[in-house]
Amino acid sequence: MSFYVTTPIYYVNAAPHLGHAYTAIAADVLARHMRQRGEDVFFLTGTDEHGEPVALAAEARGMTPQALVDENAPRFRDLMPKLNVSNDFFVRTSDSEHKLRVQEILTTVKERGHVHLGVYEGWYCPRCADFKTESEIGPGNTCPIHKIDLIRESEQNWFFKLSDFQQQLEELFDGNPDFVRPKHRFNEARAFLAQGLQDVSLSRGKLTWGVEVPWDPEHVFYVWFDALLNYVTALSYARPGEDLTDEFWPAQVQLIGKDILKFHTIYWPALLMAAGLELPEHVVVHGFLLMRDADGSEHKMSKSLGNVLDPFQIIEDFGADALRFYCLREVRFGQDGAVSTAGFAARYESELANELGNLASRTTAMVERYRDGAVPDVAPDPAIAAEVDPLVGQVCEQIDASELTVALDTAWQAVRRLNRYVEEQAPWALAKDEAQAGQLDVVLATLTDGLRVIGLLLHPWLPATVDTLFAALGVDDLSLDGATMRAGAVTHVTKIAPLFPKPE
Ligand code: ME8
Repeated sequence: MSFYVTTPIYYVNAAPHLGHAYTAIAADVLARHMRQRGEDVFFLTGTDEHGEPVALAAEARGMTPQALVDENAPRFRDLMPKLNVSNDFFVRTSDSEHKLRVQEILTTVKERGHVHLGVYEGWYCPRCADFKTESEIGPGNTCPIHKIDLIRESEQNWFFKLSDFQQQLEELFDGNPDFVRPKHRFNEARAFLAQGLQDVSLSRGKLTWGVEVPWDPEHVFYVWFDALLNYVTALSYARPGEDLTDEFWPAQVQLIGKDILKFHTIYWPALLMAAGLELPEHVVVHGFLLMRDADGSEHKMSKSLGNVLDPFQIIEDFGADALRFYCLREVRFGQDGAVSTAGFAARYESELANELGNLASRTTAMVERYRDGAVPDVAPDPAIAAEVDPLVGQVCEQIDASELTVALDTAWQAVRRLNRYVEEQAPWALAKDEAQAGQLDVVLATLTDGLRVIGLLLHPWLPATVDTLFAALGVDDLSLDGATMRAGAVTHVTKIAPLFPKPE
């Protein structure tokens, strides 16, 4: 079966920060896990390069918008491999193929009768690139997100007849209680819908940085319509000479942060309906990572507020896997939560180094020392297998429910169980007693195969670590079909260097 997962495409008006990395990591966990289940996965991320935020940032730096996006887009693209993120393609909305497909699709929307000309007057936030509805306007006509004055704007625009889709969207929500996850975000979107939909601007007249409206070249498409369509357009040119649209559209999971809920749960399905395209199965909404300062205060991380944590630095000091693990373990996926340098260092040491790293070092060192690296060919301890074997099924169910933190916690139970097993069995004591050689064989076989299963379960969160671990175990099959304990899967181990060394 095919599995298509997407992230939002990021504005290139400034450098990437940990919030962007977070969504990419979460999508990567899903993509890697699904590949382990044998699914045909396509994973898309990219950059949103048109619109006023980019034009304003370019102007502030005295550059053309094209020069700015060409400078910044590679920073987002290059972040992905640094995060061990395995996206299959990186879409840029300035790609000529994207622009052509946007024009085709929106022409279809017009031909199907969902576009009209009108005058728009309203309160506009240039940072959000969004006209605000009454309930979204902060005190004194300010943007509640950016705390800047909104601008009163009036212009002749092409409009998308969003109101045409009121009833169809209500049917979508009422018939698919799982369309938006988690539940409280579903309810928020449903409540927005219940207020009644108004038509929205499809084009902007004043701006020149965008995709030209083919039937009215004085206008460019409002950036959100151009941007949302990336999820479909990219499939038509991601693989040269092939069109993957039929194979992968509709998407199974579209990941977003809570800030862009309205666009993805209301505008997006309406636009797809208007174009005669199928709807995604799930829009999965995560919360915000907040930065906890040394004084204990918490702040939203955002480019415009300037308090960003640099993921590049964390990767340099601790490795990408540690960042991936920390973000998804510390903050329950779907909720808001604070991250901090101190919290990161604590989990790195207590969980990654002392629990997982130590288990791997001790196990491989003992097999080397007591059995010259040869893993005893005996069945693992049935009591441990009975506890570890059910975990893979639980992890799959939790991932299917988009519970990325719960699934990681489940996988981590195996690490904790095996560490307790080492203490219970005290293999160093067994090794001193010839009569216990058989029991030592069982313990070593259990620990080694347990490590293999742990590697399979944890691969989506810790891909590079599991590569190192599997090299030491002499295995390379990542399929989750093998994620239950058995004799003979690992025959020989080599001693492993610390997986999570103390940073300089
Ligand atoms: O909104 N915590 O781009 P953007 C968690 N171009 N995630 C965060 C975050 C934080 N503190 N800050 C940002 C746009 N994100 C549009 C999207 S899609 C067709 C167009 C993540 O650069 C989160 O995924 O502002 C959020 O939705 C996204 O970055 C916003 O990125």
